[in-house]
Amino acid sequence: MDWLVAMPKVELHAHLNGSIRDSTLLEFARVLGEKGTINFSDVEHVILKSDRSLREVFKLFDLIHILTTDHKTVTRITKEVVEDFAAENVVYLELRTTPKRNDSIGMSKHSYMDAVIEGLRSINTVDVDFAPHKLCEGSSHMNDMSNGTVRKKIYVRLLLSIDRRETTEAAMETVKLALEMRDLGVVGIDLSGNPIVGEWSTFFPALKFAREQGLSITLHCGEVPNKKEIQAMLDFLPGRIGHACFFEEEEMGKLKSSKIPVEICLTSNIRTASIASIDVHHFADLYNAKHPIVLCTDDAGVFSTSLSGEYSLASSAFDLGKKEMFQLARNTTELIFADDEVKQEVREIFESAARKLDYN
Ligand code: 6MZ
Repeated sequence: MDWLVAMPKVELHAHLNGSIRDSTLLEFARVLGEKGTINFSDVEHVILKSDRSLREVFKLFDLIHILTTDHKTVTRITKEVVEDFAAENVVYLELRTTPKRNDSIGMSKHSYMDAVIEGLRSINTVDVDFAPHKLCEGSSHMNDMSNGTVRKKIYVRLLLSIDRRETTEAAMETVKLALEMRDLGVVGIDLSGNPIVGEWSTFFPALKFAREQGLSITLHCGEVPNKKEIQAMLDFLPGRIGHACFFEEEEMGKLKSSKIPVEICLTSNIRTASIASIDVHHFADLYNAKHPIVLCTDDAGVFSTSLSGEYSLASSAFDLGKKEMFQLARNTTELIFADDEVKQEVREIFESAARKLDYN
């Protein structure tokens, strides 16, 4: 496990509000409990419960959103989540979040995202490269400091999520916001939310527009059985998909021939019972077929996991050694949505690590 923590890693499927530390959530809940807005002991029980069905997970998100949706809190959780990923040597993070509007506290989707950016700016324990124009500032992963110490560096790019509860207009608003915020490191759009809610046709116009405008797209696909929607999503040819749990043979064949990369979230799939057990997880099939895949946390807070933990689970469940795990992490560089310059820098981080480990 120490070795997997030390290894450079790329995280491409992490939801901001799903990645909050339990201790931070409990702190927020205590404050709202004292104000009488919620009943603290009920909420504490829900936060600390470890096994949840997919339905319960979405109930928990509604609760988390009550606890977190004000600007100051959004800034704080962004800072903490990025710090946590950097602490386990994630060198490139694509963090996704759903821009939220809350008129009662003067929050617009835009001001929500400003609070996220403020969180990235406020990090001082590691160097955070979150906007394209910052590229030239330091090209090496560990920046030398004048006193001889080195500082970690993490690249962070953002994906704006469309929640499946939203209308076409609301989805379009999110896409327009993403376009406006490209200079602040927004590289794409994600479609997520409760998979039994909403219709593909509602989101299609906004996703099509996003892609025409040059944004990358990733879709939560096949989290529940829905053959028609899975087929339509694969036909759309997104840049990546997340999960791919309920794929029948026909869709698996289509996925493999289209070579659409898959974001694999092992713990999330097992905890929500989307996959019966780890030994029947489609990771093995896709890995053996040399299909592009990337291990991800999904919701490190909600599922009490970490990216190193996901690598450790894959290593033991599928009997993969250090060299295979390193290669798996290294290959994910090709799947990131940031521009070629960032991609090249991340490639170099892995090359340098490979030289040290004699894996070239
Ligand atoms: C689908 C998920 C998800 O956006 O408020 N989300 N959507 N499947 C999942 N698998 C379990 N996990 C998280 O982060 C929380 C939101 O991300 C989506 C849901 O829409 C959830 O409300 P943000 O930062």
